[in-house]
Amino acid sequence: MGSIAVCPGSFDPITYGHIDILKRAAKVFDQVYVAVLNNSSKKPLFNVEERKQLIEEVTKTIPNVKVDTFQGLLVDYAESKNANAIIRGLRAVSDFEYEMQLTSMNRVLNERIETFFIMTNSQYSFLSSSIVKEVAKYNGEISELVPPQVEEALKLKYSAIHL
Ligand code: COD
Repeated sequence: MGSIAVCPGSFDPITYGHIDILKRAAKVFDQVYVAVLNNSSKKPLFNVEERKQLIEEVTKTIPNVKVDTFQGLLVDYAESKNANAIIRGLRAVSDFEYEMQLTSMNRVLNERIETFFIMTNSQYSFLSSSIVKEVAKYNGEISELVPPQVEEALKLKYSAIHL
């Protein structure tokens, strides 16, 4: 059996920062599942199917990456895929506290699955989905931050909202 990793997140929407982490993870693990959280209590800009579809489009050139959605606990999802690892990206020190909390909780819930951190390319260390949405909302330039398909989807979303 090969090594299986889960890269979980909201991905609302996927950015070049996420893609950087997915590419790095795909070099190390045999199979990478991008697990998109379907959380009914949060109000995302893109629904879970839209987020999944965008990720599929922009990762189709990476053969060992599969995109999926999940509900409930991440460790239960990872267990259902027989994953050995959870992968998270680290941008800056500010990410550390939240990530430590998440990792510690996941370890209490499931001791078998290890969490690994991949540091992003410094070029993307300021990048987040929220920043991208903020800039897109006011018609700012986002072509360096997200792939063209995501840029298009954001434009469509905000033009519909502004109507
Ligand atoms: N560069 C590198 N990495 C990045 C960048 C960037 N510019 N931007 C984001 N990332 C990384 C993040 O660090 C993260 O690793 C990943 O990409 C996804 O990012 P987000 O922001 O979409 O993901 P989050 O933080 O919203 O994901 C939270 C989870 C879905 C993992 C979490 O809420 C969860 O597991 N929920 C299920 C319930 C559960 O099991 N909770 C934990 C136990 S209480």
